[in-house]
Amino acid sequence: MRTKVAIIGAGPGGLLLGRLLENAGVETVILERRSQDYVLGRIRAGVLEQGTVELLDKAGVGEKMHAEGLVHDGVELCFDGEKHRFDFRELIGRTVMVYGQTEVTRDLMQARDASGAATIYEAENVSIHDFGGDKPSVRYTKDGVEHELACDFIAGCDGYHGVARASLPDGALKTFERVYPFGWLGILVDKPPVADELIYAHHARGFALCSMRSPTRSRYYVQVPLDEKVEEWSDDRFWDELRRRVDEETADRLVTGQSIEKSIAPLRSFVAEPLRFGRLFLAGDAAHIVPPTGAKGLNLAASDVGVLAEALIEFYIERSSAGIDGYSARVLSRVWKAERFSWWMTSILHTFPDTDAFGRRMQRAEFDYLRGSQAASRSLAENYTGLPF
Ligand code: FAS
Ligand code: PHB
Repeated sequence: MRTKVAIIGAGPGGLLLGRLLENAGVETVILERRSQDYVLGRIRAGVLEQGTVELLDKAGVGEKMHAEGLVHDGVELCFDGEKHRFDFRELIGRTVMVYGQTEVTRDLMQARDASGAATIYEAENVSIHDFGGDKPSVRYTKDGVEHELACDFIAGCDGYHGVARASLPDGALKTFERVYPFGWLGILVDKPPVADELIYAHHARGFALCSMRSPTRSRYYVQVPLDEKVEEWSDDRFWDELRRRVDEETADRLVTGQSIEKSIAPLRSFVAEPLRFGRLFLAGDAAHIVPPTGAKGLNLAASDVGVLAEALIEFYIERSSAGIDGYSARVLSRVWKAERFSWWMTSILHTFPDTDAFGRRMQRAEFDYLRGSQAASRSLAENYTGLPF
C-alpha cells in the first residue's frame, strides 16, 4: 500500500490535515489506534479561535459549526466575587466560536468518510520507519494482519502519548515542561448555561470555569488537587463547590442537574523542539501541550496543521521545499506565544500551594490592572481570540 502523506491520529489535528490535503488533491491515509466512537467519546475543548473557524471553513466543514456554534464577543473574569467583562469585538474587532471539539471531530470524520479517503481505525502496533531518508513507511496491524504503508511524508498527529515523538532517537529532541500542582475536574450537564458567555473565576478555594456547548448543554470545571479521585465527587459536592467559587449572582442563577460526563484532567505546559525530522513532522498535542485555561490546545493543533498542509501542498504543487523546511520554526514561534498566554492565564487564575501573601496580591493586581487598562485588556483579547498564523 502507498500514499503521499501518512497521518497518524484521527483527532482534530490529523483529520483537519487530511481534509486540507485531500481538498488540494494530495492523497492521505490516516491511521488511528482507537475506534471512531472512542475518539468521539472524549470530551475536550469548547472554544474555537477565529483562525480555527476560518480553517474549518477552508476545509469545507464549517456549515454545521456556523449553524449550531455560538459566536461570543467576550468573556468574564471573576476575582473573589468581582466580575469584569472583556469585550473582544469592541477591544480588537474579533470574536470566538463556542463549538465543542467533539462536534468538530465528528464534522471532519463525516467529511472524510464521504470523500472515500482511507482511514484505518483500530490500527494496532503502529510504527514509523526510515523517516530520515526519502522512503519512509508506517507499519501497523489490523484485525491481526500486518500491513506496511509506503509514503512520502509522515505527520505525527497522535497526541501527547503517541508513537511519533516517541520514535525519535535519544537526543533528537529538546523538551520543555511545567507540570502544574492541580487538575481540572470537569462535568458536562444538559442544563442551560449559567451565563451567555464564559466566566473564568479565581477564588481562594481554587479556580472555576463556567462554559457551555449549546443553549441546552453546559460545561463546568473546578480546580482540584492532583491526587483527587473523581469518584469522591458527587454532583451535589461539585455544584456546592462551584457556587462557592463564583460571584453570588452567578451562584444564584446556576441551573444544576445530573452530570452526563465527569472527569479530571491534569494540567501541564510542554513543548518539543524541533518539529521536523526529515520526512516526519509533529503537530498538535504530539508537539506541545498547554493548560486548557487559555483555550489554546485544539486551536494550536488546527494552526499547526494549517501551516503543515500549506507546506506539503507547496511541495507537491509548486515543487518547492521552502514550506516544509520552514515548518518547525514558523509553528514554534506561534506555539511559544500561546504557551506564554496559557501559562499566564493559569498563573493568575489558580491557587498554588506555594503562593504567599505577596503572590496573592500580585494575582489581584494582575486582575485590577487588566480591568483598568485598555492596553492590558486588548492584550488579553488578542491572545484569547488567537494571534495571527
Ligand atoms: P488528540 O490527542 O486529540 O488526537 C490524537 C489521536 O491520535 C487520538 O485519537 C489517539 O487515539 C491517536 N493515537 C495516539 N497514539 C496513536 C498511535 N500509536 N497510533 C495511532 N493513533 C494514535 N484543549 C482546549 O483548548 N480546551 C480544553 O478544555 C481542553 N480539555 C482537554 C481535556 C483533556 C482530558 C485532554 C487530554 C486535552 C484537552 N484539551 C483541551 C486539549 C485537546 O483539546 C487537544 O489540544 C486536542 O485534542 C489536540 O488535538 P490533536 O493534536 O489532534 O491530538
Ligand atoms: C470548555 O468549554 O471545555 C473550555 C472552554 C474554555 C477553556 C477551557 C475549556 O479555557
